Amino acid sequence: MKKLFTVLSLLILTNAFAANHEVIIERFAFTPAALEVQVGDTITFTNLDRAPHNVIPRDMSLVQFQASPILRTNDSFTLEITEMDDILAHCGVHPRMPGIEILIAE
Ligand SMILES: [Cu+2]
Repeated sequence: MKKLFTVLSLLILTNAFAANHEVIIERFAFTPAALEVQVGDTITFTNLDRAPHNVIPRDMSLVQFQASPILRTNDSFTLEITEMDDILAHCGVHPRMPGIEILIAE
């Protein structure tokens, strides 16, 4: 029981420090192009272009996160960071667009 309480406390503490990071997709680029986050943080991607974009893992075989739906103008997608591995993500609609590097802080 004490152990369960400790785990719950840790979860609450983790959430208390969780941050949300904003990423803009504009002019066929992610801004910022790299950011450092912690497990438990969320990242909200917002598409400001008239063109549709999405956010997918660069290496789909890693299955680091569920691909976003297609984001139309002003659509947003929020990704929760649940794993310790750094993530390279990009737009699946325009694979030549520069991607975004998501570094997980220890
Ligand atoms: Cu795109």
